[in-house]
Amino acid sequence: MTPAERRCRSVVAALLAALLAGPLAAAQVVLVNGDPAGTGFADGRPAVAAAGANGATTLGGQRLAVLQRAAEIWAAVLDSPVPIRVAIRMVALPCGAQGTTLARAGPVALASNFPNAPRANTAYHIAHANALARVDLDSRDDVVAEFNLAVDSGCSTGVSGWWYGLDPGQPVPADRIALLPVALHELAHGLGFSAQVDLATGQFPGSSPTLWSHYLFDLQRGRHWRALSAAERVQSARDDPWLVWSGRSVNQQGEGLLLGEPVLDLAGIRGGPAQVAGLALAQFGPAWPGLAGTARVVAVDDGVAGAGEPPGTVTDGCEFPFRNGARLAGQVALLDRGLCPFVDKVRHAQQHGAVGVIVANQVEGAPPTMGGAGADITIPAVGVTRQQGAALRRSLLRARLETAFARTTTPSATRQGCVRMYAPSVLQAGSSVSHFHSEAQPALLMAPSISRTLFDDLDLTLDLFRDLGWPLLLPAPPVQAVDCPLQPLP
Ligand SMILES: [Ca+2]
Repeated sequence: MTPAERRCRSVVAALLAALLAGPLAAAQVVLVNGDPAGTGFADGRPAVAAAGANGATTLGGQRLAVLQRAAEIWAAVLDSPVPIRVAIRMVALPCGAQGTTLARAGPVALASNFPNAPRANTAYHIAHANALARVDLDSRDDVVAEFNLAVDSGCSTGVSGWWYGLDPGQPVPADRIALLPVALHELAHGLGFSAQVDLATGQFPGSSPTLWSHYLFDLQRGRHWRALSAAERVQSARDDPWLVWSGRSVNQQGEGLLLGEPVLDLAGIRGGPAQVAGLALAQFGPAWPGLAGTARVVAVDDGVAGAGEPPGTVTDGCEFPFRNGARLAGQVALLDRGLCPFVDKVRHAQQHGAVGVIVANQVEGAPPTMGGAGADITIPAVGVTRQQGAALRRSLLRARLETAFARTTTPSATRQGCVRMYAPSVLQAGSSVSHFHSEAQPALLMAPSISRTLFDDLDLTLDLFRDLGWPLLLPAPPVQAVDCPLQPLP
């Protein structure tokens, strides 16, 4: 053995000793595949080619490998001496024009008044209760999770199937939905991230109020859910924007993470608009705001109109190089939607040295939703309405227009300093109350719908688990002053 090898071995031995001696035990998350041979997680057909870093040879094997990765990510942060058993299967769930349910999950049971229970007469998700009791309180599985099999038959417009890739560095194809973040999301629901309240009646499932009701707070009513009557809970579930989380970890981390509504701050126009709001952020490129400082806005002229079907314009940025590309270095490019993918337009501007892109809709309606994947895109891009685009162009004719991609100071996903929960005025069964708010920016793992920017990060989910008192292997961040004045109920 060479000295280098000996050093390696002694390092490994030391690490093992440290792990064995430590009081903390990484949880074991055991998948229980409930699919019969030939379907879902047991589908023996050949694997999908080119799913990054997923080396399984069958389709079922690839699906299972993604769930296994999600289980490992959770196992690495949870501290439980009791193996967590997760029953998984793939079934046909709603899909199509009426809305698509990608997956659903929950705890198999709740438990209260178990050994070491921090709160009396309070119902905990069974995996959480097992971790606190340090024994298996229920011999059944702990979590059940179902994933939509129909997604792989192209049931949803523009989606050809799940993405079974495991490599965070490989872009998810635009027509695929990554299974890994969906699996992480569903496991969270089953482990502790759900209200467990019947939102039609406001009733708890058993005689004990759930742990969630100690943390969910209605600012308008000034009380936690545990202190509301069942009838009040039914109303409160629709109380947007007043439903918030009262746990300290979520609110402390949320202050550093959540961003305000994106706006373009404008300067240089006498009597013109000072701000353009209601922007749509591109789903590729850097995290918002991405552009520091100000830059001049330059309207793109790509020199080619009339090509393609429908015919393009000299303002669509589809042809490269641009006729006025030399003017774009260090500036923000203004161009129009249409004819070619958003990623191509932004890439062309980036190649000319632009530091940001504004894409104006060419038809009436909301700003364009700029989907697509481009790992090479390093500049931010925002979509504006047709009217906003026209106003910017008029301003450019009159004056030298400067802009900064900025954000307002108060994130829309907070209220009175507290992180908001999802409580739309029309109840969304299965979504309301048990998710962070959909307006959170950046998009969160536990938002009601999955976002393309998510892959393998647990973001605020982990802080919510810390608030709930889930034993975690990660040290808590240093305590700081928080804006949210609330405390959970003891
Ligand atoms: Ca063109």
